[in-house]
Amino acid sequence: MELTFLAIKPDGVQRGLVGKIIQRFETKGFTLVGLKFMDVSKKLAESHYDIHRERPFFASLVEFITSGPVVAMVWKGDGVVASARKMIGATNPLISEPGTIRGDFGVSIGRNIIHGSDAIETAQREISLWFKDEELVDWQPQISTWLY
Ligand code: 3AN
Repeated sequence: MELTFLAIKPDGVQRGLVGKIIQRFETKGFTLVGLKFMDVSKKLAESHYDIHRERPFFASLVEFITSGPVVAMVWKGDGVVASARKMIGATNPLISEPGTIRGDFGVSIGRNIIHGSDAIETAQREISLWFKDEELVDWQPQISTWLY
């Protein structure tokens, strides 16, 4: 089944939003398969944001994501990549819809609380960058017949 990579950024952690954010994906009905609380090395940050290497904000992006601990997660479910992006909201929290994570909790494009993979292929790349195979848990919630 489809997987996506999500990371609660240092601002989300510092502001105590970890529980609220995880709860949104749990209550939506997606399944958690990987979770770790970690500091991000410069090397990992640069690989993760490789696509933005030439952008003027690349250095500040790397500096920010390495500035404090993050919560790295893998979630599973039909259509989870696109749905999680919708739940996260637009990149700029000032224009993200209310009801989305960024729309409800953020005001700054540089500090937009959470990252979510933008496509299935990106998710596969990001999951293998952030997680070892043995850190992913293959399980089925017993109540899944009632959720899907
Ligand atoms: P998203 O996180 O919504 O997929 P991307 O992939 O376009 O957005 O950008 C990656 C990250 O780069 C964003 N989460 C945001 O923190 C940062 N970013 C994007 N555009 C800007 C910008 N114009 N100025 C500063 N930071 C930006």
